Order: sequence, then C-alpha cells, then structure tokens
Amino acid sequence: MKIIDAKVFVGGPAKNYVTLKIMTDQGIYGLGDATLNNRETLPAQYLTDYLIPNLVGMDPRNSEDIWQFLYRGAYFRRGPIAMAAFGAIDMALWDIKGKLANMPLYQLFGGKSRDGAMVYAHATGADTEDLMDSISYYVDQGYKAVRVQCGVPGMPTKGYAVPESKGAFRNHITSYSGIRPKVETWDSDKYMRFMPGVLEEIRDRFGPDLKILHDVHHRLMPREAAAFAKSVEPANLFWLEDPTPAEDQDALTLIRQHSTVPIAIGEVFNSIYDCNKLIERELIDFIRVAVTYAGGITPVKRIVDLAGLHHVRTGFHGAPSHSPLCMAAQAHLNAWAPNFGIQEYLVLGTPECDALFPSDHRMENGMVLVSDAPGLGVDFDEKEAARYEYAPGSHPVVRLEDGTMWNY
Ligand code: GCO
Ligand code: MG
Repeated sequence: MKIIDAKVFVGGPAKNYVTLKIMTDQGIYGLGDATLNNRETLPAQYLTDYLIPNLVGMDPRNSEDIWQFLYRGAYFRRGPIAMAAFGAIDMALWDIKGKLANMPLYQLFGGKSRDGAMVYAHATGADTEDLMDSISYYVDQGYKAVRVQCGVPGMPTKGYAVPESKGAFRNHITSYSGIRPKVETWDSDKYMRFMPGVLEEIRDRFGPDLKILHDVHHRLMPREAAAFAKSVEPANLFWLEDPTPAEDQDALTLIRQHSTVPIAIGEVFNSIYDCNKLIERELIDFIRVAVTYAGGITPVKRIVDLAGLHHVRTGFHGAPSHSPLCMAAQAHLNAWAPNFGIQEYLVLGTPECDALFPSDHRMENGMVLVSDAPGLGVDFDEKEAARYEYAPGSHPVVRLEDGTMWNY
C-alpha cells in the first residue's frame, strides 16, 4: 500500500481550519488537522513544501516509522508549527488504519472505558450577574462542568475571554480581526482581589455538584499564583488552569506547597518533553495538550500513558482552537483513556461547520458520544471547502496599565 498524493486546505466558516487529506493507491484516504490559531498558513506550507513530497511512495500503515521519520528527520525538533504539521499527518495515518481495519479508532487503542466523555463549556460575563446568566444557560442544557471567566471591575478592558458588554456571553474567544492585534489591559492585583469572591458565589448559587473550572491564562507570577490558588480553595474548583507562564515549571512547586487546588496545564505544549518532568514530579493534575499541536495521536497516547502512572488525568485542549478532526481524534482517546479527566468543548454547532466536516460524533447532556464509524469518523466536503478562503487574524496582546507588555 502506498501514499500517492496529499493536499492541504486552509479556510472555514469563521475560522481558518488547516485540513490535510492523504490519498492512497487503494482509494482509502485519511484526514488530519494542522490548525495553529492565527498562524495557520505556516503548518500548511511546512506540509506542502517539505513533508508531502516525502510522504508520496511511503506505506501509510507504518505510522510509527513515519512519525519517527518526521520528528528525527527534521533535525531542528519540536515547536508548534512543525508539530501541528506532524500532528495532521499522524491523525490522517490513523484514520487510514481505522478504515483499513473497518474499526473506529477507540477499538484500536483498546476499546471503550466509558460511554460518554464529560466536557466543559465556556461561561463568561462582563460582570458577575452576566456570568451567572451564562452559567445557567449551560447548566440548563445539561452541562456538568463549566469554565467561568468574569470581567474585573476597574480594568479598562475586563480580562481574559470576557465580553466587553453584557449579554454577549456565548461569544467565541478568537476573532479574526486582521493582522494587527487588539490591545487589552491587565491588572493582577485587581483580578486577585475580585475573582475568589466570584468563584465562591458561583459555588453557593449552583451547589456542590457543578464542576467549576477557571483559566488564569498564564497571567500571574509564581508567588501571586500560589496566593491565588490558596484563596480560591473554598470554591472547590475542578481545576485552575495555566496559573503561571508554562515555561517556568518550577513555579508549580510553589503553588503545590501552598494549595491543594487541582492544576491544569499544557495547551501550549507540543511534546512529551514539555511535560514529562511536571508529570513525574506530580506537580499537575490534568494535562491539557491537544492532538494537533502535540504532534498527533502517536505521541499523545504516550503522554496519556505516562500521565496515568502519576495520577494525572487528561483534559485536552478543545474547540474552537481545533477542527472537528482533532476533536474526533480526542473523542477516540477520551473513550479509551483509563485516566480520562474532562474534554474542553465549545458549542460551535454551526450548520456550516457540520457541512464542511460531516460526522456522527454527538453531544448529549454535556457528554461527547464517540462515533462508531471506521477511523476518525469525520469526513471533509471539498465542495464546501471551496467556499472559504484564508482570513488573517491575531490574538489580542496584553499590556499593564502603564504600557508594559504582559502575557495574553
Ligand atoms: C483555552 C485556551 C484558549 C486559547 C486559544 C489561543 O483554555 O481554551 O486558553 O482559549 O486562548 O486556544 O489560541
Ligand atoms: Mg486555556
């Protein structure tokens, strides 16, 4: 069996998805996601200029050897652009493997460990009352877990992932506003004074069973993060995400010394070498890698197994940052992983996205029910894809009130 060709598509409804399609001499094709938010053309070009010409002629069933060829063969290893490109190839090869075996991928991993995988939605509010409405909206739809972000009073822009005005609580966080970033402001003291009270109020209002998550988005320094983690303990969080910039891994020791709040980290990691020490030292509770940025199913399965040895559960990064192909790869891993924790999931649910990526993976009552179709269980409609073109976008940048650059 041989790979005869592969193509890359960039574009999509309200979002630049990077989609790889690998064709074989047996008519079976595989699909993969290389979407790297706001830098989408780069993994696409890495694939077209360097990787696809090498894939042609290879046996697609040798996914492990092909992964090693990509990783060891690059010489300059890792980094999100290369790893997203490898991730798409690896996903597509697993898709082909599943189609050849006529089995959904979770069967090839070891079968199902659960019927549905719990997901969390994103609630957000310009102020506390607005946030409470947003949480109620998701709870009413059956979600068991909600990430909560709230506008902080007294800051010129209100904080990470919060709307500027009330009532816009279902907004997506990534907007395609051109190549020049919007500037947001930040004040750690105001945030640290305000947010613990909001989290406690949510716990009081929604009771002990709701799983509450909160994302600091890398904005605190180690001592602040340790103090903050301690101060949010009464709210009994499911997790506190990215309390500090992820590069400084020792910062997590300080947090652990002062608090038992569960810590989730890893959405910006792109290899096992970014998290093996954190996992082995048991400094985190959830690992947040995504199958796309972390180089595909092959390496992420190794991360999941390592995490399992150290009581670390999965909490994969989710939509809308990744396409339904990555979400499908994660749905299969979530169905299998003995140490599954939770899956991030934003309600995209647009008819345009479903038309571009038809599948019968489905969401019911805050759980993802994995498809039984062979492979990833997601298709890609090229006619639909022809309707979209690449639109450049940028993440916001963050400055302190005196102008100092800070972490988005
Ligand atoms: C999350 C993340 C994202 C990132 C986004 C950047 O927890 O989902 O923090 O929302 O901001 O993926 O592209
Ligand atoms: Mg995050």
